[in-house]
Amino acid sequence: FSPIYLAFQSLDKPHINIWLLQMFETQIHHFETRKAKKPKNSADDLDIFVECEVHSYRDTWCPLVKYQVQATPKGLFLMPWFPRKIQDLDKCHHLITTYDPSLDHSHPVSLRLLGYCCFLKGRAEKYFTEVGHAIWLLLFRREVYRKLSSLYPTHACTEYLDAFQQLEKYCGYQEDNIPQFQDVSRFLKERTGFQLRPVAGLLSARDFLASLAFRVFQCTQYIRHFSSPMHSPEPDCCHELLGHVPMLANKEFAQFSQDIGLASLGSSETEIEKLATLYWFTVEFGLCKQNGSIRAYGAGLLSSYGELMVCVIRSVSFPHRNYSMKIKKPFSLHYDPFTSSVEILNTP
Ligand code: HBI
Ligand code: NLE
Ligand code: FE
Repeated sequence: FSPIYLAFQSLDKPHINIWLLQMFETQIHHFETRKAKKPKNSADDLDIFVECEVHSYRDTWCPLVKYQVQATPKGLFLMPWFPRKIQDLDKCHHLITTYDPSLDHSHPVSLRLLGYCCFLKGRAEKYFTEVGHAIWLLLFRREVYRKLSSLYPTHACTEYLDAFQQLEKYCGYQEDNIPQFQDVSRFLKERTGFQLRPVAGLLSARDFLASLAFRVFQCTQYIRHFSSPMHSPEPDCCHELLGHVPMLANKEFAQFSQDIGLASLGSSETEIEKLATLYWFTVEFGLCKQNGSIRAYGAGLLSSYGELMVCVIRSVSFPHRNYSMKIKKPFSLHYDPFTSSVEILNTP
């Protein structure tokens, strides 16, 4: 068993409680208290540092997740680290390698080198050449945008259609144009407070969902391979722009997305998996019934001509917002929209 390093945390009453030891059959190797550098509440706030060996855990133990100690009136509680403010999302960058597109020989790799890094603000080089632009335009315009937008009137839900119309009007969603992420992000911010953020590939479900808690949507920057415009197994910018963005411009849907995100913060691996499944069958592949016909609201359907054409033969109902509320955690959260941060409300 490898030692788990617990994070520093300021605590009012520095005692290790039996609860912690019961939850983990722990062997403590090192226990140290230090006077906190910046006392928060009182002059004698302490930082606690514990190094211990973990032998068992009630929930699935995930070695990639950092855990932290949280003080509650019942004692110390160990929970997965999660971002408290929007700036903390810089630390939510675990790319998953279970699906590596370069190893999937059944499918051509997306065009990463023709990436469209228009809003990385100096964090990546801009290698968008004229050739790159031409390929993008051809692909986006002819193969993706034109085909999909012909299906939307009959296959997309009304919320999508409303937003799509607005995007055409204000955001450069046109056949001969590549919408700019920065413009789209500004548009969303005005409508629902959502903003876009660039990401290099598939994130872990925990990190991806965490960003939704702050109304941040992580967007890939590359485009699908031109030999397979009708379907991509991984998210690409066509999927983000045509699948997710229009739905995120809807207030109710934006709230639903944020609710899933907030529910994921500090949740166990098992709960994260359930939330990711909920997300998958609603936000990604959801269908609903409107005026007697089945319409798509899932981004994975709305960005794939191949899927959208055939998906209406299946039917599911609109998402359960209440599910997120049922997750049991020993604390609750309050989201402050003015500062984009979450506050932990302790247990009774
Ligand atoms: N990462 N970049 C990125 N984009 C996604 O759409 C995405 C992800 N990670 C996980 C994920 N989607 C979902 O399938 C759920 O696991 C949340
Ligand atoms: N299959 C979708 C598409 O082709 O756009 C992408 C799904 C990403 C989860
Ligand atoms: Fe997606």
